[in-house]
Amino acid sequence: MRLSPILVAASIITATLVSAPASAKLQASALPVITITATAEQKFSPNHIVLHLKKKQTLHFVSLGGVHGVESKDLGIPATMIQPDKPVSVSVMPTKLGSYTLPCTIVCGAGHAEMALQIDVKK
Ligand SMILES: [Cu+2]
Repeated sequence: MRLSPILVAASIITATLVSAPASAKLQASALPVITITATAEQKFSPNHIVLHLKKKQTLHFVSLGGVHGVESKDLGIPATMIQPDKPVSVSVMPTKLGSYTLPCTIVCGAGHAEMALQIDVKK
């Protein structure tokens, strides 16, 4: 996946503002943080990301409206609530190649049934 330098910089700045010391340490050697926004229209933006096998990566979730959630047992992402004004970061290190669909886990509105984040794990 190609990220614009501006997006990457914004992601890093956002993550730095909320990061705990442990995640700050992680970032030093990790890939750029990927920020995923849950919109007020019940969509993840972006709704499709790529992670790399056995590479630790931080996903930073933000809600612009409503309460949403993600979880993936396959990817080791714990049940995570995404609330307005409470950005949350999750560290993930995929161990299996594949394509994973993470439906929103919290009933959030009219678009909830279609709200999903797709994560492709590549080499
Ligand atoms: Cu939902």
